Amino acid sequence: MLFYPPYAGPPLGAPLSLLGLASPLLEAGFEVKLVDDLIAPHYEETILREAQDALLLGISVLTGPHIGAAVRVSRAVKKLRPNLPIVFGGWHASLATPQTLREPYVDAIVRGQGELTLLELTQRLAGGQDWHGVRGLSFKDADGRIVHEPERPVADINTLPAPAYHLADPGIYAAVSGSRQLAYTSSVGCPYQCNYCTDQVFYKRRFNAYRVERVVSELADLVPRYQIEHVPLFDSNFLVDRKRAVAIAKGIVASGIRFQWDFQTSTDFLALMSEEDVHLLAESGVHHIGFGTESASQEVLALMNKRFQHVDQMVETARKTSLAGIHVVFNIILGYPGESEAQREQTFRIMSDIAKEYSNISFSPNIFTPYPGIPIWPQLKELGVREPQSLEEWETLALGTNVLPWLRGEELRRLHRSLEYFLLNNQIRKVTKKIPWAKRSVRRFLGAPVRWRIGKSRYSFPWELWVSRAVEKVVTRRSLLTGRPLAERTQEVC
Ligand code: B12
Ligand code: SF4
Repeated sequence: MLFYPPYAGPPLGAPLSLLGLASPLLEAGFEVKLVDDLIAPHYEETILREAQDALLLGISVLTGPHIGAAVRVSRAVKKLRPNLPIVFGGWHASLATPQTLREPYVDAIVRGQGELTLLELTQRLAGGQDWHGVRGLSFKDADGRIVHEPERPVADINTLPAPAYHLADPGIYAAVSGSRQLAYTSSVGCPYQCNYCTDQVFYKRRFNAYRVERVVSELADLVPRYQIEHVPLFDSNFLVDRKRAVAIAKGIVASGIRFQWDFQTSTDFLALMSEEDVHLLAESGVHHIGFGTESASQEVLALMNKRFQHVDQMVETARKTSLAGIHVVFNIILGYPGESEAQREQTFRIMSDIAKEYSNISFSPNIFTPYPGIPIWPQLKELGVREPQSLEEWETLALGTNVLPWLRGEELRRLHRSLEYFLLNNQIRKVTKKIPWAKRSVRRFLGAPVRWRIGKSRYSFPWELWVSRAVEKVVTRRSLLTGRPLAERTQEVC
């Protein structure tokens, strides 16, 4: 039995992690029961019922709200069937393994890519063998001692079976999320090493991608079979191999199958593409792209180990996607260690200038949130950031939770204020006929003073905020995966 706990975020269709893990198990003859909170609100009852005769309970755990239900369910299952092995996997469990395994209800952790490790573990369990020697596994042995087996090399994803899409009915997911979506991963891994990101820890900087033919033929099969309207790609950085990306787009066009798809990538790669190739992406159905732009200060980008990215590439990305009619979200990290207020204001100014020119750009600004295993932790500790000391302490660390000792008091208040202006500016520049007349007029009226304030970094007596609050709700965060709005109030961002 595999469980995907409730999370904070947009409904994205069936959890790909569990579908991927299920495939090799099914091929080996095991029965797999998936429990996803999104479509099974009474998940606890279901799990306790199914636990009666399960061989193993596997739980996927990301940092943040996922943890709460994972802990609750594990405790309840341990009470009912103390000998049922509970195995945690996924990013949080893999990046904070010793701390997670300390919990009495966790018997084992599958670190990193999970398909082959879980299969081997399940086979050992079914055969009554012990777990010593299963690569990629950390576990408690018969005497309760903790054993960390060596890492399992990341498998070429072309050698893994396709996720077991048939286990998840897209119709049921559509009822919850509002559209028939199918999450898909065409690659894992990113060659970069941004020092707030753990992709390098998980996938060792290797771009590990399906061949073009596999992507095209799987999508051409799955989309009509499940009447899919929308495919969010979960790749870390889809455009690492631009030739492959263009060939996939061509293949989709040639297949004649129509659907929308989105992906995330970095601006350096998109900026290098020709206008024709970006058009081709749009023609094949790409309607949104998420970018981790993070800052428009070259010094801050250097602090993030993001020297590969430059402001002119952001502008070029905005220009080419705008020409192609693709909607784009630029993510912004605020309060990164070493970022000065002047650099932050520079980011707001430059980003606002780009957005003024290209109306297809939206932003998703967040206070820097340090997740487990990110390479910059030693420096953060020196700066006084306290690392959560238990699995449950990590639960409260949702995106944007401000744990930064250097971002407090007056400076934090100023950040909130300038951020509100930045977001308001981003919203009021979108004056379309679809917006009611009164709102449109207010937006026109506020445009010039708001732009002036951002240009001069002057934010006292914020009358424009008071006026705008009276007439509209400002979108503060957007999903990088789909571009859709997330939290509704600025306070939820910071
Ligand atoms: C999609 C996604 C989400 C979706 C997933 C929903 C869905 N229906 O699928 C949602 C919206 C939940 C989400 C939320 C967040 N996410 Co997210 N997300 C991703 C993304 C883009 C893809 C994940 C994915 O499905 N990959 C494909 C599958 C096949 O891979 P996988 O999930 O890693 O699963 C494999 C292994 O991890 C392992 N495994 C996973 N679960 C289990 C369970 C068991 C039992 C076993 C044995 C193995 C195992 O085996 C799987 C197959 O190899 C990744 C980035 C990436 N490129 O992977 C970020 C990523 C996982 N997310 C990240 C972050 C930071 C978040 C948030 C904390 C941020 C936020 N916005 O608040 C939240 C946390 C939400 C919460 N706790 O409530 C970080 C990791 C953070 C962390 N330490 O957990 C990542 C790596 C992005 C990054 N580069 O920083 N996310
Ligand atoms: S480009 Fe994105 S995925 Fe790659 S290391 Fe940087 S933040 Fe992580």
